[in-house]
Amino acid sequence: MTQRPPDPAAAKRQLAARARELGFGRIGVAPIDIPEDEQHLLRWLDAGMHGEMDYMRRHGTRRSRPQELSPGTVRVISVRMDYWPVAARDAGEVLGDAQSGYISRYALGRDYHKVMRNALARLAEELADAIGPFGYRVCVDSAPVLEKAHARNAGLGWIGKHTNLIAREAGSWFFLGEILTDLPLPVDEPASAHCGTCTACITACPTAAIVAPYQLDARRCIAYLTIEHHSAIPVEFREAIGNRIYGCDDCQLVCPWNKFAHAASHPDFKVRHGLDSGRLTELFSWTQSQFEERMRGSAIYRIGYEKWLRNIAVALGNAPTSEPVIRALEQRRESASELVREHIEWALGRHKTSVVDLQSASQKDPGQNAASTSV
Ligand code: B12
Ligand code: SF4
Ligand code: SF4
Repeated sequence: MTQRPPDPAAAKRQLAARARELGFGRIGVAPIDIPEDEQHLLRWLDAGMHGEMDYMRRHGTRRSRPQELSPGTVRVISVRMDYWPVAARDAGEVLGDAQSGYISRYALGRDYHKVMRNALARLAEELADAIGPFGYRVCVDSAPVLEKAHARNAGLGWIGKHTNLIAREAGSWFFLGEILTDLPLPVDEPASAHCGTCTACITACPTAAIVAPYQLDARRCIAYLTIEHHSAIPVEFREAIGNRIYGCDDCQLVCPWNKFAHAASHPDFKVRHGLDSGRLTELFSWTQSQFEERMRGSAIYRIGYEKWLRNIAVALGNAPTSEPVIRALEQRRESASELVREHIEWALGRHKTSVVDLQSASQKDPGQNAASTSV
């Protein structure tokens, strides 16, 4: 039988103190009910906005009812961990350099799932050592849980119009994790919302994926298209993807609350393998074993080599026309899978158009473009 703590408030204080030492920026406790969020989730699924993320539909309301996922759950302990890689090459600079690949800030270091899971498991185990055994389940995007809704109710922040959780004192560059528990800990006040009349994220989104405030059509989102979408990237979005080869941060980069963001303190979130400034032609030349060796331990490993090449082929199609870009694409053409080859053909087609444009322009005015035509 589960032994109850003599003083839930004391158990919560102990959790909060230890959470800070383990690298969490903040911790809060929420009750389990989120009926409004469940309605939003069901509407979103009915509209098909989850795209190819079949697991979202499969889990259905299990995602909004933690007690069904882990019987006996009465509280959700939510935590956040900051990941902003302060030493990385400036995001705006990389986005403005079409020869480099932009990798989302959250994926420049090691995979956060393992880092956070280990720290959360330790937090729960230590509490059990102190107060006796209790029922719990640790989650970091590893189980069907509406993480942002619980975090908001635990006082960690509000869901912004771009649909990420934002904290007044920490912006939005953080991951979320939870401990679902049967401990009746005292709950926190939900956080209030502070987007006000701002719409910067909606305007900045390159693919108009934020179809209304608080509503994201994942099928249009570059994070989805480059990470979760397994088949061909729809042609209508390829140009707008620009040089984003894994994930997208634009809606968070423009958010005014991110001036309060904290730098990552965990050493695992430091940039690895120069991923903050990789040249597209160089990244595209990696062999499968180089990809696997370099990306092991990174969230990028999960998309696999084929999607990695698919994404870079799109970015190469958006890069300025040059001999090295065309050569990189042509060199892969024959050996590529059907999926990747189709993206390579699309990319080469774009460069052919620009070569023709440049040639016809220079025929009209031979002096013009002389310096920029390198093909
Ligand atoms: C599926 C998923 C995605 C999908 C869909 C995103 C989404 N908004 O749902 C895709 C692949 C696009 C994605 C992208 C990203 N993701 Co993601 N993702 C998830 C995942 C696994 C589930 C999210 C979910 O449940 N969606 C369901 C829909 C219905 O929820 P929602 O769109 O957020 O809608 C909520 C509200 O907006 C509101 N709502 C919905 N409709 C309406 C309508 C009205 C009128 C109103 C008022 C409210 C409202 O209710 C909903 C429920 O609370 C979570 C982990 C988890 N288990 O929670 C991580 C998670 C949300 N992702 C995360 C991250 C970091 C990202 C990226 C930043 C990664 C990147 N840089 O590329 C981007 C951000 C894109 C964006 N603008 O959201 C973090 C977010 C951390 C934070 N600070 O919030 C999470 C929590 C993972 C983690 N453990 O840290 N992600
Ligand atoms: S992650 Fe990029 S594509 Fe997705 S909503 Fe934000 S800005 Fe738009
Ligand atoms: S950019 Fe503006 S509207 Fe969008 S989430 Fe941030 S504060 Fe809210």
